[in-house]
Amino acid sequence: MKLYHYVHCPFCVRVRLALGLLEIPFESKVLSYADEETPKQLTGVKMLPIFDFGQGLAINESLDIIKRLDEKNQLKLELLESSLFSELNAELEELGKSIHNLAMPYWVWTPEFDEESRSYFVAKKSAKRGPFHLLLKKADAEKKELVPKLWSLEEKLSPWYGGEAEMTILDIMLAAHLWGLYIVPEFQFSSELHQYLQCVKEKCHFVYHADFQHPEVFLK
Ligand SMILES: N[C@@H](CCC(=O)N[C@@H](CS)C(=O)NCC(=O)O)C(=O)O
Repeated sequence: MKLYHYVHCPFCVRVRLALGLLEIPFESKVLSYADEETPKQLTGVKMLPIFDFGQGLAINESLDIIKRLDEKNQLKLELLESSLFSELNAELEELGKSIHNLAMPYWVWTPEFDEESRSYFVAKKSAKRGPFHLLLKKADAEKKELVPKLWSLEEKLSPWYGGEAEMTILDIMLAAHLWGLYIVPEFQFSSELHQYLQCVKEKCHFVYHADFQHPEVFLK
């Protein structure tokens, strides 16, 4: 079983968190953002994550992948049909914009990118969001907008999203998006949110840059 992913991608992080929580062993393949051919060959579209279950079954869409992986429903998947899910999805769409605007200029300097994939990413994203130097210039304003949204989000964590007693699929979705902010040097999580994320990390045995931890790979 093999996961094709981008390290920075929150939808890919969802699947990595779920795999970790469920303790499912898998082969990890970080694709270059400039590689259009591999995802298209596997599923017909350039979109990750893709999970290859073997025997010719490779699928995309993070939540569809997780639904197949979580055979014992440890993540309370029925919540995906609830109003909590719709609420969270709307919140993530809002938060996602700010998180991406803040994090993208830094993501491109992490080890998953080389020159080719960095140029590809910057060209694609700046066509939609404007040049990265302007994103950096607007970072303070972006943070001002984001922080109150994070406060109201925090109120919903008691202890898990929506008042759930155990970690659920909704926490996987939320934590995967928030994680991107750790890369932004001028941003600091409240201690509550930091602890929440660290708790998810621990339960999911999650190491963000696991694929690059060996120095011989890092220094390549
Ligand atoms: N709905 C999809 C969204 C996945 C998605 O948007 N992936 C982005 C990376 S964050 C992607 O592969 N983009 C390819 C591109 O823009 O070239 C899911 O939940 O898996």
